[in-house]
Amino acid sequence: MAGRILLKKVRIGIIGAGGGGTNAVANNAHKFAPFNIDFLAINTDEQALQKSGKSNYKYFERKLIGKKITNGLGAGSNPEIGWKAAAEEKEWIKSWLREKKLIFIVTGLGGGTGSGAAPYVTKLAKELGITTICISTIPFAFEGKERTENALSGLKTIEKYADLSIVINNNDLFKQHSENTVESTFLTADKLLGDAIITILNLMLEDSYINVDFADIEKVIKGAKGGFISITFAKDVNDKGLKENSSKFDKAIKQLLDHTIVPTEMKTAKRAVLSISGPNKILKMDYVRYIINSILENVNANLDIIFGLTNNNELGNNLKISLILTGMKELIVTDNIVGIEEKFLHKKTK
Ligand SMILES: Nc1nc2c(ncn2[C@@H]2O[C@H](COP(=O)(O)OP(=O)(O)OP(=O)(O)O)[C@@H](O)[C@H]2O)c(=O)[nH]1
Ligand SMILES: [Mg+2]
Repeated sequence: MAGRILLKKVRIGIIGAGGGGTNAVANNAHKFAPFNIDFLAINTDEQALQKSGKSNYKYFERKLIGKKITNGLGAGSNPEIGWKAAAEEKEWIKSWLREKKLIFIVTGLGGGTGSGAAPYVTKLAKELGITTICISTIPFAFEGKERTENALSGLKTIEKYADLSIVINNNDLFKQHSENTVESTFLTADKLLGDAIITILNLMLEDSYINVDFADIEKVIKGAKGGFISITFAKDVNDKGLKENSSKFDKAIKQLLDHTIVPTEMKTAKRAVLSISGPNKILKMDYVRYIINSILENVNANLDIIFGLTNNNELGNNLKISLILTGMKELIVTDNIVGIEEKFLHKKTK
């Protein structure tokens, strides 16, 4: 199987940084199990770290960072401490990273550990030439101004070094599901963080007619900066022809692109990876052509698309459509925000 061979060549790691990031990775670990991935949870908070990732997952490693400066008690919402804590373990983290080709860094921005350590690890990964995708959340406004400032300052440095940064804004999630509790909104965020990773992994590792491999993904992701990931299903598709099914595809594509949780200007995207999978009998060329064309129409006619097609009989009467768009003009963080790196360097030279 193409996927398995790929796995041997491409070592993949997922790092959760801070309390939220670690939870998100731990809550999704079962989904990643088939992919033979190395996990790393880093936190300054020893107790939270021990509680995280209860899954007996063989490759789930926990590393307490910043023992010297925090004594295992957390970074107290100070991202500079998170940065310094990661720096304390620079050599350890580097050796963990070394064999990897691709890493995902997952964090809930806003506190001290994630907002400092995630940018630090991103910078380290960049120096090692590893393709790095950061997936982070921005805190709820009601968590206070300081948390938002922490988040944006961390994000500024992440955007500087990551190949691709995907941001989920908790406030948008809450707008969409205002009846939810904070806890269930966190769980929704956890799920989205996990889905973003799974989408990319599936694209690379599914055994396909038209295969998307690591080199394809890398081409779309490397240096892409802002990005968008979405996954949806066209439901109850039958083999009776396009006329019978086009409205189902329209509905799915609307969902696919109506992803307000990722606040990027989609129409400025330059490159895409698109994958369609489903059972053979409904993987028809005219269906596929229709879906591609309508994505081009809705996003950007000049979009450079890498396309994958996968037979998957487990999907019943549904087609799964996965899309990564990259190369958007807009990044989230604006010029007037000082990155955690600059803040830290500035203080150090004082
Ligand atoms: N998705 C998700 N987000 C969370 C969760 N817990 C907290 N968050 C979000 O992540 C942000 C950062 O919180 P933590 O991860 O607890 O902070 P930290 O990085 O551990 O930093 P310190 O505790 O200050 O060292 C919060 O402001 C929340 O918006 C969680 O379980 N899941
Ligand atoms: Mg914490």
